[in-house]
Amino acid sequence: MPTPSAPAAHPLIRPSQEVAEALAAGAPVVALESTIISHGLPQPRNLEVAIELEDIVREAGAVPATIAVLDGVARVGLDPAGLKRIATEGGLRKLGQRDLPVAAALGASGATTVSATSFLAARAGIRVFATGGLGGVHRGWTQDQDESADLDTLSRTRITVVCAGVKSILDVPATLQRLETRGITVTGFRTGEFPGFYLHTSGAPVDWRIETPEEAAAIMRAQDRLGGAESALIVANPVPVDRQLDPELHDRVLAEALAAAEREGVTGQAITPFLLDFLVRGTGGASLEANLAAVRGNARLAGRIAAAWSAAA
Ligand code: PSU
Ligand code: MN
Repeated sequence: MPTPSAPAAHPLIRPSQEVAEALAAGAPVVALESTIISHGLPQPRNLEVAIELEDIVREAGAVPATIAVLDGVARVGLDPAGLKRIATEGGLRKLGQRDLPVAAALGASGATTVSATSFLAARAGIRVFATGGLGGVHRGWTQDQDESADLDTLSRTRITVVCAGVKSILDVPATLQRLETRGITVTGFRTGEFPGFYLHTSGAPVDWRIETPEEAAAIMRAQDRLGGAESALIVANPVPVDRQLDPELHDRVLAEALAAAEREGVTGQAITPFLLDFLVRGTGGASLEANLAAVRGNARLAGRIAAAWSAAA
């Protein structure tokens, strides 16, 4: 159920006034992450997108809460100046959940990934979160053991994440396997196939298909009634076929991107931004358009799920 009263003032997690009031009233709120803005999209388009995503959430009937850490304080709901900092500040860090205590203690600023955003949203009392594509198991895992912290956080955080599946730069079947093992509930929104981020489908089946935001809200209610481990619900929402990246172009440029990352020795936190950026340039901007179409659709659906969740309370 939505939080009945505003969370007590917290020295390290600060909701904006609008977000605090919405949460106190049980009104719909949607969390948005900031790493996609700072590290996932090129300037200057990224600032336009940050603003546009907030507008889409509002049109869908919910209050947007873009989350980032500014000068050591986790801000839940940014003002225009905060959004601008995330989009334009040079050298901004990419913060996963494990980085939050350090950023807080040292007064650092950074954009939050799915793991840090989920953690902070749940702490603030927000239940629904929209992003592009989740992190997951990277190709070459057997050598590097690079698995995004997104999966670990989602296995122990009660949040609903609307996404276009997991990023196609990853080992998608291995990531789906990890989602199953970690007990993270996965549904396809009006699809029986797991989406492929830039692509409408990854080709992998998804066990549960849902048709409406109300069904998502009913699953969330059942999660709470069943109790037990506080795991997430993933609502996988594919980019429309007519907005997806051409699959042949995708496969060709992704192969080039992976080879370039290998050649240049890119690893760790840098690999995801490197590959996304390579794809934007290697597809002449077409991957950016597909990514944006996916994120817009996710923001809209998240707003509708948050509204259904509040209405059912
Ligand atoms: N979705 C996008 N673009 C992005 C991301 C998601 O459309 O850039 C970001 C999210 O913040 C996600 C991160 O948590 O990529 C994954 O990074 P890593 O693989 O280093 O865990
Ligand atoms: Mn990683």
